[in-house]
Amino acid sequence: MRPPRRLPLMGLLFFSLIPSQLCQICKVNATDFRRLEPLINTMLKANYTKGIQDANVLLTLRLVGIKNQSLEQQLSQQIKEDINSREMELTSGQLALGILALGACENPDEEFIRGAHLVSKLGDKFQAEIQNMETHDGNPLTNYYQLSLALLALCLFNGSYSITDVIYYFTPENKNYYFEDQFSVDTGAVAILALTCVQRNKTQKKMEASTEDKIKNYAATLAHKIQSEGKQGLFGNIFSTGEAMQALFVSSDYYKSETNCQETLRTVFYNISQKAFSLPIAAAQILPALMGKTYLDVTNSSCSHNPVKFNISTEKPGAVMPTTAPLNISVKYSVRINETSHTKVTVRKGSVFLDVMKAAQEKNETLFRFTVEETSWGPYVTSVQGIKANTCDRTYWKLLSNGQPLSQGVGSHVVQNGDNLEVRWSKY
Ligand code: CBY
Repeated sequence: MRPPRRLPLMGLLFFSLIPSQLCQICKVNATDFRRLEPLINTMLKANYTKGIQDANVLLTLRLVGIKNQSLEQQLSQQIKEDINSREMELTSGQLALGILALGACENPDEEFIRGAHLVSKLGDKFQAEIQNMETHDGNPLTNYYQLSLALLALCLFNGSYSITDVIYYFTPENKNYYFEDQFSVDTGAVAILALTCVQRNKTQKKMEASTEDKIKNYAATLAHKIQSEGKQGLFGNIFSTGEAMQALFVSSDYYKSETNCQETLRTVFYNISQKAFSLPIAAAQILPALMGKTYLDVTNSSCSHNPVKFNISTEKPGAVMPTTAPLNISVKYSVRINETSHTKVTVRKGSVFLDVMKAAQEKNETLFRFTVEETSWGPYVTSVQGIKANTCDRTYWKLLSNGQPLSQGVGSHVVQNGDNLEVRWSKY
């Protein structure tokens, strides 16, 4: 007698439905990996010279399982040298990212972390942040994005932190989650990852049930705030979406819905095709989520299994020759403190905000002189007219174009003819 044919088919259908219904992670299917190639190319082809500021890239290469031994070695070497020579100056977030990158996915750099006592040094930096808040009106030395990275690394690598401090300082009402009344999705996302790690560590920390509930509630409230900043599948903006996705994977049901997942992926793919992720750090911050990973997986034993195979073109992209002579464009530029100083400058088509600032400075050194500092996201404007941004009183130079705050820094934002550009002395 022939076995009934319908049963196995029904069974197959049933089992093929289950994973998608239970799945809370929203990741790219292998058939769509080619859409991620620009991200990987950006990371593999960049010139790395920034030491610990490139830690995010090493972290992602290891977490996602992109095998490139020479790059991995180069980055790991540069990060270790930077830590050795500048350990005292490193901020809490920089050291945290260094530890996450060096310690990711069981590799020989773990010995360096142990030998240099990096985790206990991070504990000191975390403590210094808290002390600064106590003496400076609740303002940390850096910011809550870095404090969250520090807590995350301390939690994952068995460092010490006080649960009482976590409960007190990480409450979702804390002002440090906000810049100028705007919830910082990047910050909230990393805080959720850190809080989730702390909560999962409950046995080791002998945590009371009421404390665990509080931490769960913090994470849920922050996840809710992230979702309120959602638009067309993005959270905050395109640059915060990767980390927001990681946070939603571990703290909400949002991606149980296949529709939500598809919406995010569609918008992200579109932005990849528009070259939004041309900075290695931008690529590094979005890729883990797209591969279904979170920073909590860094210490999983399965972390480095299943390295992914991508089709990477080995050619460097050839320089695009302009077909016509480069055109000049003209833009307005102003510096606003209490009063506004205006000027009009001419720059080459395709220039970035920084080129405009340089052109204005050449015209009038007194009004338009400025300084920048290199960061992993490119140059950050630290002073204009000699007036310096200061973390302790939450001041900074804000960038605007046509009255709207920019979502990119001075080194990346390309200006257009007729733009009205502004740097404004502001408080966050
Ligand atoms: N990293 C950090 O400490 C930075 C944390 C971060 C939340 C970061 C965004 C998020 C991330 N994913 O890395 C952050 N920015 C912070 C904390 C800040 C504040 C820095 C001061 C401090 N206390 O540490 C501050 C002043 C509020 C700030 N960012 C200002 C700006 C503007 C910089 C202008 C200038 N003076 O040069 C600017 C350009 C916004 C504006 N319109 O003025 C800005 N930030 C932007 C656009 C960004 C995004 C960069 C995106 C890009 N493609 O260039 C950002 C990713 C980031 C870097 N800031 Co802040 C946020 C986003 O748009 N999603 C840890 C360390 C170890 O590396």
